[in-house]
Parts: sequence; structure tokens; C-alpha cells
Amino acid sequence: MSVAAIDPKHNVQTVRQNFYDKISKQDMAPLWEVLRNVVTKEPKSKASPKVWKYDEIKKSILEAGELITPEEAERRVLVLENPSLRGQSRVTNTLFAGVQLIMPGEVADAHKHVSSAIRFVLDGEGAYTAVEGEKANMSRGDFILTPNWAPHDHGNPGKEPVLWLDVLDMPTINHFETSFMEHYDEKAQNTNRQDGDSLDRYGSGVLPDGQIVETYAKRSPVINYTYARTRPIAERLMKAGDIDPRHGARVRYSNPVNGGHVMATMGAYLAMFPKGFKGEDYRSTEGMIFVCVEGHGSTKVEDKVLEWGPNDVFVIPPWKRYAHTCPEETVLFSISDRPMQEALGIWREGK
Ligand code: GTQ
Ligand code: FE2
Repeated sequence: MSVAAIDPKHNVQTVRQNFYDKISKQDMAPLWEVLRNVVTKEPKSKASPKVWKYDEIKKSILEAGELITPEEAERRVLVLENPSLRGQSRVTNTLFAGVQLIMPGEVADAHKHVSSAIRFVLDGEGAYTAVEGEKANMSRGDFILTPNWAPHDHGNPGKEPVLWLDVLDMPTINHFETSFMEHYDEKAQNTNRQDGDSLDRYGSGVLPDGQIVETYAKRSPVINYTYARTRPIAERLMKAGDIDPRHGARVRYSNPVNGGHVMATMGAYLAMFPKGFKGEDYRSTEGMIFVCVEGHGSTKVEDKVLEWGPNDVFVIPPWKRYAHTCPEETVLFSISDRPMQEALGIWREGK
């Protein structure tokens, strides 16, 4: 039946529905029925804001420590699942977050994959992550990179359980359907560079005099940004009054070769807030994962208030309006998918 054949005496809806049913058999559908859902006026994140309390995380992951070994698990990680995206192993639509535990004497074998990872150390001393032949010793507040396809393994020769937050871009890698992974025969890779070598070598105001710009165009050569070095810089900004009304005294972890984000998919920040900070409203298209490192406070997200303290992890989905309040001096670490959005020219911010 052609459109011209619509008889006004017939129900237009019925005629259209018959047409939709007919073209459906040819795997076609009318855009006009869904256009407003596929091209929304503004971002409508399916994710929800949420805080994971550290005491609950720690209790559960220590319990997991008695249930499964890292050999069996490959990685002993509890996934922080966004309550609106259950079963999808994601904290936002683009990022994965989880908390990993490695007990004294344990190792997590060397492997590599397309997904990039960051680790933010929450608790315990004495573990390491080895990345591309370099060991990064893990202390609370350290920020460690595992760029895509970089071999990595973890170990804990110390005496305490060590816990850290993992954030990976795997939902995005899987969105592109580009995931590869390989295991190694050896449990741990040979480390052929001094511990902490990359931070000294690349993060001290000098660079090796060679062709490094292309090698490190999409990822920082530094694998361990220590809290011992980064915190005093945020503090220096705060004391100098260099305080953003939304973000506090915030530094961006950067690639020393080109000043860009540390990786192509994920960017990170450390912010210090003075006692009594009352942030202005802010929103942006990136999904944000925060960790409270010191102090405590609350974040108003639209009509919700998230209360958080040390090692609590909280998530703010894209384009949700939020503002932080800090009754005492506070430090927040954060990570987001902003570099991907900037690369595509789609990142936006607003009030
Ligand atoms: O430590 O290598 O949380 O490969 C998820 C995937 C951690 C890791 C995760 C991983 C790892
Ligand atoms: Fe991994």
C-alpha cells in the first residue's frame, strides 16, 4: 500500500503500524518513532550516583580473600557495579571500577590486554605492580598506570593485605569490540629497570634525549605517580589560594612528554579542599569516579546527597549537576573518561 492510499476514514495509526510491521521483516524501522530517544536534547545517563563505603568494601574483599586464591581468580577483584547497570561490570557507561586485594605472599600473574588500567592504592604497604619491566611499589594514595597492551603483574612480598581501586576502560573497549588478551608463561615478568625508574627518568624536568615524543604520544611514560610527590603540589596550590570554586585546589596528572592526559582513555586529578569549602554547582559530560583520600564531606548530586569519608568511592554520572562540601581539609582523587571525549571533540561542561 502506498502513502497516497491512506484513506482518512481509516485509522492512520493502524496503517502506519502495518507498514512498520512489514518493513520490520526486512530489518528496517522508522527513525521518526525513536528519534527523540536516539538524539536527546541533553545527555540522559542510565547510570546513578552512588557511594561505596570503604568499611563494607574492605570487609567483603577480605572475606573473598578466604574464598578464592588469585591463581583461581586471576585477579581477586570485587566489581563496583553501578546500581542502574547491574550485571554489566561497569560503574559508568564507559568505565569499570573494582577493588583488588592481594594478601601477603600472593602474586597475580603477568598478562596484558587492550584495556588500560589505573590503580589507586587504598590500604596496606608492601605490594607492587610491575609494568613493562618496572616495579612500582604501592603506597596509599599512589596512582599507578597500566597502559594498553603493557604486560603487568602484581605481588605482595610484605606482611599486610594490600587493597587498591582498579579503574579500566573495558566497557569502552568492548563497545568497540576490540578486546584482546594474552597470558605469559612466567608468573612474574623480569624486572630490568630500577623500581620507580620511570618517575625519576621522565618526571623530573628533564627527558631522555631521544625520540620519545611518538612513543609516548598516547600514554605517559611514568607508571607511578606517588602521593608523596603529588599531594604537596595540591597543598601548595591551596595555600597560594589557587582554588577553583568547583574543583578545589586541583592538579591534573599529566604526560610529561606532551602535557596531555596520562592515557588516551582516562584522565585523573588530585584535589585539596580547604576547611569549610562550599563548592559551586558543576556538571560535565564525563563520568567521574572519586576516592576520598583524606578528610570527609558530602556531594550534592541533583536531589541526592552523597556522604563520604576516607577510602569511600563515589560516582557521578555524565551531566548530573553536583557540588562538594568539605567541613574539614579534604583530599579527593578522581578519574574520568574525559580524554576520550576530548579526542572526539564532544566533551562539554556547564553549571
Ligand atoms: O589487575 O590486571 O580489576 O586485568 C580487572 C582486570 C584488574 C589487573 C581488574 C584486570 C586487572
Ligand atoms: Fe590486567
